[in-house]
Amino acid sequence: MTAATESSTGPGEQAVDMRTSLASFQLPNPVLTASGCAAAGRELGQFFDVAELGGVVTKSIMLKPRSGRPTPRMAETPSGMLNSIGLQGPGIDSFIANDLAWLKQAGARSVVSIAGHNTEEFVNLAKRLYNHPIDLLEVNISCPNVESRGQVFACDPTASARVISAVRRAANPNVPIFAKLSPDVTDIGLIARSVADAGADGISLINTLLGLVIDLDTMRPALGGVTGGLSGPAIRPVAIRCVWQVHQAVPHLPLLGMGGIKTGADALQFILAGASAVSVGTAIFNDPHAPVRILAELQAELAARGFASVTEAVGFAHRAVAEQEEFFASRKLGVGA
Ligand code: RRO
Repeated sequence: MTAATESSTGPGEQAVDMRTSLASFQLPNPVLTASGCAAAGRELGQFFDVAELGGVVTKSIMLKPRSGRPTPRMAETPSGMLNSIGLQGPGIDSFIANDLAWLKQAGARSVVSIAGHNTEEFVNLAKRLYNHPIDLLEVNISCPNVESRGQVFACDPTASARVISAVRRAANPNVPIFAKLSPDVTDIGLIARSVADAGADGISLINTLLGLVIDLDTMRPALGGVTGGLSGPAIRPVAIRCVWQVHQAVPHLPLLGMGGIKTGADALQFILAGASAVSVGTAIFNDPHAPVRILAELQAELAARGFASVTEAVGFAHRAVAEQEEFFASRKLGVGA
């Protein structure tokens, strides 16, 4: 049995149906990698079969090859890390020929993250991918490691909407597009409504938070790029708060939640807050098996609480206590089960 189908239930517990969906993308289970933390999945393939995951989310790709920001590009932080990679990558042509081809032969579901300096670049990327076998397009409008904050489209509702509506028009209509949002805004619900109105089929959240570490030996910023994106367990409560607020703002849109997920219990918090699936990122650097372990743990956490399927748990924390009690009472009586 694969991790996607095996039952990790205890005595007296029901098996849990782990299937979920992100708009028209049907997944066998709700655990994916997070963009930037597993390249295009090939390295993880040394540790486990990447087809066991709900999907592999690839490192944001740009039109041209790009060497990224100056080194050092990573710094440790309490319960997290700061990165300043700066969109290093091979460019879309090499990505399609090598990375996408590898994911396809591996039988993995592929979520391709794209990034551009302007709307036109995003559109060209969507067009280049039009005829290729991808399951979802994640539109990264929130990379913190760019030359100017004006390029963080996700900090402005109008700029976000402009990119998303243009990508929605250019991309293959059979492929859902998700806008990836930044937590570094005053009202994330406002940005979510803006991208929803512009045609996003769903939302990925959150990208990293902008941070800075000073190296006390040099008494200079620790990262070559000065600022960087903060990830890891330190940001998890911020991420869950954002998922909660965006679920309230656009309850009709599916959410892919991420930010500091280290265990199945962490993943369950995101699902209860409103995420239909989750991405595991920074945890992979410490434990490459983290996504498959978290999937098994999540299944056990759901079973222990009496859920028959992961979809029943999506947004469950938003329900009133009486409604939650009624759900489980009817389950015991076999009503609606
Ligand atoms: O490449 C990066 O430096 C980077 C990206 Br594209 C992103 O979206 N988030 C991040 O923390 N780093």
